[in-house]
Amino acid sequence: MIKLHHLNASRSMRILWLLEEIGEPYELIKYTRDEQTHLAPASLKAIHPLGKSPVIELDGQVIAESGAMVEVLIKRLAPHLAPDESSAAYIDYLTWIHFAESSAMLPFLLKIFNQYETQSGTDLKFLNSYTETEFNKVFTHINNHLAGRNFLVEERLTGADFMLGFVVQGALNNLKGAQAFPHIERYIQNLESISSYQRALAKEQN
Ligand SMILES: N[C@@H](CCC(=O)N[C@@H](CS)C(=O)NCC(=O)O)C(=O)O
Repeated sequence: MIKLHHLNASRSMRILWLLEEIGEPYELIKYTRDEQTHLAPASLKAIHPLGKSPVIELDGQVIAESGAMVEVLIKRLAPHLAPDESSAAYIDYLTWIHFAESSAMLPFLLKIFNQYETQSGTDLKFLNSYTETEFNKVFTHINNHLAGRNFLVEERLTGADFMLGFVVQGALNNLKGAQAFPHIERYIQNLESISSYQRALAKEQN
């Protein structure tokens, strides 16, 4: 059976939601962040040397990196959650999957960390204007893509939504000013209304 090593308030939500959508049996093993450092407990290092989450065990193999998990789980268990591999949409699908953890994640995290620092009185000079420029560039791109769309690719739920949904939802919930992206806001509301997402949220919270 698939095992998901799940850290609260983390990218592991992508995989918890995907497993709920797939509907195959899986075991959920929960870990809680340290309140002070916000890091994962050391016990996660026994599963994978980085000690980060998500991690899954699939057919005896340990997999880290949420993007790899999304791709392999969909390929093996839920091919309907990806476009046909010979289509142009498949390239868009892969692009958004990788965009989520690279182009979108960096400005999101920088903005979160900058927000913590400025709240505690640090005067950020270069970093603040760099972050604002990058964040607005990337999130405007996402917002423009989502105008008139409910999903990233083929106007249906695909692996790309599990990957990017986590980033844009984190930004809207945690960052000042991120609400200036109305199409992203509507997109998130739509994702949050999906029953598999709601089941995953209930499991994360219990
Ligand atoms: N690129 C990895 C990132 C994994 C990652 O950084 N996970 C964070 C949670 S979102 C984590 O485990 N942080 C706790 C720690 O590093 O101790 C992925 O997409 O799975």
